[in-house]
Amino acid sequence: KIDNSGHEVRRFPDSLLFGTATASYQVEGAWNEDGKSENIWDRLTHTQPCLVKNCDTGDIADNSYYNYRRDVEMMRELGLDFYRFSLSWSRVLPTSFPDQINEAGVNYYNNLINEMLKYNIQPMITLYHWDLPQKLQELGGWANPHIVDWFSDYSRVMFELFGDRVKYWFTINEPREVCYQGYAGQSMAPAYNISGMAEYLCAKNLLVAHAKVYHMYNEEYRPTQGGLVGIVLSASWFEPENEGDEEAAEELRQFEWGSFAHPIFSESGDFPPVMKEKIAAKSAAQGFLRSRLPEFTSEEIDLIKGSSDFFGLNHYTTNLVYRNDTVNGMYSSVSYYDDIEVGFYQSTEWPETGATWLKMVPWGFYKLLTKIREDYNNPPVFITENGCASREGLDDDTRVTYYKSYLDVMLDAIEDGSDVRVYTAWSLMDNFEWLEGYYDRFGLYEVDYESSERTRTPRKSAFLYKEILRTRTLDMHFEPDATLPMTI
Ligand code: PNW
Repeated sequence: KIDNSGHEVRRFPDSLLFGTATASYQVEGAWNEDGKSENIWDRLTHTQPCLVKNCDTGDIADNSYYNYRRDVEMMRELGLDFYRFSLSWSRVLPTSFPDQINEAGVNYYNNLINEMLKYNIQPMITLYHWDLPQKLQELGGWANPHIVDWFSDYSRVMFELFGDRVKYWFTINEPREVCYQGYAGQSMAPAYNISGMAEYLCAKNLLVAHAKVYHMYNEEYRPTQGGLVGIVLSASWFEPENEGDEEAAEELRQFEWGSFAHPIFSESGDFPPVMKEKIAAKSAAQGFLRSRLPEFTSEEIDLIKGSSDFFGLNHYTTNLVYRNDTVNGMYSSVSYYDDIEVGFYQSTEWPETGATWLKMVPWGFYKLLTKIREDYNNPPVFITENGCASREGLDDDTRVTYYKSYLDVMLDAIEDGSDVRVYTAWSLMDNFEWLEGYYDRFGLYEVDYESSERTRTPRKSAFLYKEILRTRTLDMHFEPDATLPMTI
């Protein structure tokens, strides 16, 4: 399609929904107010403060617990169809269990939801975005199979409290980060370092917990509430470094996201065959009497298979992969990366953004969407996060280029037949970026952490996103202007 000025302008499908996302610990603050109890990120930032850049904490963050009206105002400025946010388990259930419901916490979420609905902005809720109640962590967290019941009970209360108005539910955000970073390394709470073991226990329990909640909603709540429920997986694209590295790249894909996608979206279910084979063989050679990857029962395989109404996808970047069977020595001999036997890195030729791990590689997004369509029988795809960091203040040209180029290839994939229904920009505003603290900035709106109001100001990318949502088209030549007044 050519517009008046002769530019190519591409139209998005009419039914595609656009929104932005945040997560409770990253924006809410009020960490110990109104009856909220401690979660694992409170514990990590308070007891190992300088694990986080500048020893930052989420104690106040964007103070969204008090600023929710301004947050909804920004959603209206952008013209969002929906807003994806997460619930803080320890804010609504301070004992972790349903014996006590914290009314103040429930009020906060009711206020936010009702304020959004007033302006026809759909709430999309993530039940778990990484802030486990500390008490449950002390009982082993996701490594304890009883978490299946704990998570089901918590989810049931949330469906009861908010399900009359909320029609989109995500069970768990990014199992890969929860398990492989939280239980097999130091980069996410609880920062256990029990690699080759704890992350696989976590993966199994998390998948069963997710599936139980899916079926609970499907059987008990969907008939009256009529919403959708699914999981959110993170997936980078993994490209072979050289022609001979396709097998290594595919193995890394199967470990990194296949481990959660295959059990749910493949026809056969269960962990990916290559993952089972590699870990079993390694375990035997290392002298274990059984595979370090726990097995599912056949009932569990059936329970998990098909347990998502859509493929929730968080995508940011791409890596090059090569075979490396000498990882022994680099990592302790029993470890996740030793099990996979690959190395990966980002090309120095790819454009940088404001985060060291995040280079701009739009063709990787296209290849990923293509593979999901081909491997899992073209499921409905909800892009639940996409975006980049920048260090450019309000003139975030890097982010403007990133969104344009990633949306452009998303349209290519849609034209090829990918069933993309939802697109979500990460993030509405700058927020607590986990171990990077407030250093890495992902927001369409800049947040001033020096001001007690945590003043939010639209960047160029906010004006771009607003224009895309207003016109439902992508014009690669549109140049947003951050000096204009932002209006609703
Ligand atoms: C997401 N990767 O994690 C999280 O869901 C957000 O909370 C976070 O703020 C955001 O990314 C930005 O970092 C990621 O594999 C998970 O490249 C995986 C990847 C990147 C980010």
